[in-house]
Amino acid sequence: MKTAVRKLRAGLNTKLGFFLLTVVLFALKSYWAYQNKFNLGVKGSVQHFLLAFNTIPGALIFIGIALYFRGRLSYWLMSIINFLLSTWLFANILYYREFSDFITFNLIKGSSATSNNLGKSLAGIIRPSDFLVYVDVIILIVVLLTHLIRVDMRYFKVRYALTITALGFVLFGVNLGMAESNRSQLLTRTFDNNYIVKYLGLQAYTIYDGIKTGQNNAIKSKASANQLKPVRKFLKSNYASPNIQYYGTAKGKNVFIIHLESFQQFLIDYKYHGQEVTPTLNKLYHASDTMAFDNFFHQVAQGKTSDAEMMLENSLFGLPEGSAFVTDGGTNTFQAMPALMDQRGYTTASFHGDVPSFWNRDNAYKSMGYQYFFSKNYFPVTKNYDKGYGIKDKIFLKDSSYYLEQLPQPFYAKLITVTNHYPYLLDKQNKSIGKLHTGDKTVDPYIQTAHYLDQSIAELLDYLDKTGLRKNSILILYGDHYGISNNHMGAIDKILKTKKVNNYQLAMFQKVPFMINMEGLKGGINHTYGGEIDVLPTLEDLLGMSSKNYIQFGQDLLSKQRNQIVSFRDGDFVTPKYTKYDGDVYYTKTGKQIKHQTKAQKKQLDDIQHYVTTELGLSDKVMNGDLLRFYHLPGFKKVNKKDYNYNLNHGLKQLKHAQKKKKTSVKAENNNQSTFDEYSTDAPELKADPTLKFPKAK
Ligand code: GP9
Ligand code: MN
Repeated sequence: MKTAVRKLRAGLNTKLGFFLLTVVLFALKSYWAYQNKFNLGVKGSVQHFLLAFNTIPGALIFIGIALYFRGRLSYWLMSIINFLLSTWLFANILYYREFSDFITFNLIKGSSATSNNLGKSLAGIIRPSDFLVYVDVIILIVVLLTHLIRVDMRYFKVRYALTITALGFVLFGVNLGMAESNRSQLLTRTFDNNYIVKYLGLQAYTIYDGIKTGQNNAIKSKASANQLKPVRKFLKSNYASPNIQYYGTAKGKNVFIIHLESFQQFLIDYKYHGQEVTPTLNKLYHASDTMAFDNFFHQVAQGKTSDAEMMLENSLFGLPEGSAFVTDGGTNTFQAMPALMDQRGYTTASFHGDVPSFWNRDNAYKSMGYQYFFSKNYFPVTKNYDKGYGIKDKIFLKDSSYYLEQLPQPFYAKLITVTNHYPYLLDKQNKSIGKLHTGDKTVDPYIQTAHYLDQSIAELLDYLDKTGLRKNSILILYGDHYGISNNHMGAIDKILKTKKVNNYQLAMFQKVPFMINMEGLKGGINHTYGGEIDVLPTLEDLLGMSSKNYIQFGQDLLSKQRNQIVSFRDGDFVTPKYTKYDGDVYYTKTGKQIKHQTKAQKKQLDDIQHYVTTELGLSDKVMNGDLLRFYHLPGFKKVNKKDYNYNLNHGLKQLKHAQKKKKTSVKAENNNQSTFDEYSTDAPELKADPTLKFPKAK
């Protein structure tokens, strides 16, 4: 025993020994902080392993820098680097507590809104246990000063230092490989900063953020107002003027944007053993006061939900790679729908049962001018209330009504559902329909979660009817993108009853529902070809706000001047005549492939392709170059991100204040009686645990 202790001490008295001790303590402390100070959503053994493992490579590389220096200096450097890394961790802990996200370079630069109030509130949010991140630094300095561990003055060969650095990089490579196999496209799709920290650690996240920010800023600094000229020219020549029959018919109404997660058009009227999978949405689809579209396509790329949101709020495309919400959402200038509505006296709010950092919504929404973002932490925690990406739809929509009824009217409210999300997890008690039998296990429950989503919409509509909200609102419902991706060809074959699905059928499989419902609206099934990019101009015209001067790429779906060219994000397209998908060209009406194009056809196809490429390219220019900062939209007040704060306590206070100032909320109009109990749900979780504790403003 004694010899073991002696050996250990002798080991620690060498430079390598002290270095390894520093690394081990640093790794342990970081792991402790990841577990206790952040909500990284670690699930399963691989993720748990990676959370511990990812603390090591960074420590080896950074603290290892000290090994290149001699004598006492190298010991001091180890402590200083450790101190700096720990301070970065400390700062992130505080920031995370307030904003549920990590610090970014844009924030440090001060260009992002999130820096507001941080300094002021810092003192209020520190907890004594936060200082534990310095414990190892202090211990190591004390043992050195008291000579409990002696400084090894011997020369540490550069060769060895290089080996340590190389080891750090190799381990990082292993880390990255394992992370990618657990979560593919981790770095290209950039879902959530939480993911990067969970998989790769805080240091890797910081470097990654730095590189992305640098690349981004380089493009933006080269951009100029001149680049807007071709954009404006293109938009002017492709402007589709509104349909006077519909223009302004929804003026002054509340707007509901109901985001149907992963909901495809084929589900409409789809039957499972004679039973309708989505009876509520089917009924709505066929209702006489619903305008429904049966040739409406999603146009998202990797940014999926966030791309759909980008198109719906801005009529700008997402990017070919990654998510524009993440890369540009927090920093660009936008002239988005929430801001446009705000400036017309509307209250604007987005509701979502996931953490606010996902898809960088917590920052992107500020640029778009959302007054409120009711994310997961605004909702009461009940037993089994979430699944997959967030709160189950029935509970989410019911609990949303608690805030909805408090919003001064008119309002613009976006409700983002999430339960119908791959891999369609749902507990037994919520399943009330059988599953598909495609032989692809992850796809089979799709109709079960879609059925559940449909039921949740039924409950919401019932509430809107009961409270009278339905009468003075316009409802926009849309599926954001495919639920069954092209990685599941076998399952698609089973659903479409095809032998081997071809590219035409795959293109048509990208249809998602789009419906506009409003009392008195002249409805019907509209066959125009369109997509998500067109939603905003359609809504603007319905609300009577001309989009003529806006930098928006869509065309009003109700206009008679539409060109009906639907651009997919990868440059493929659908028009009433031709469909191009993955390089193959078909007649849209018949699905017959065109193998040999005539001269005339080639010309037509070239023209369409030219339009599609130009449209996507110009939208990318606007996004990458942040061109809207150069565009003065008459009558529009530029959004100042600093005016927005979605911190729970702040949001609750703001809501309280808003109701005092403007007494037009549903609750106020109901003699200040809550309508919450009028919202009936059969959510079994709420039956089992009916006490809902909504957070209170402090
Ligand atoms: C997460 C949810 C899902 O918050 O919106 O996003 P998706 O994976 O569909 O893009
Ligand atoms: Mn989605």
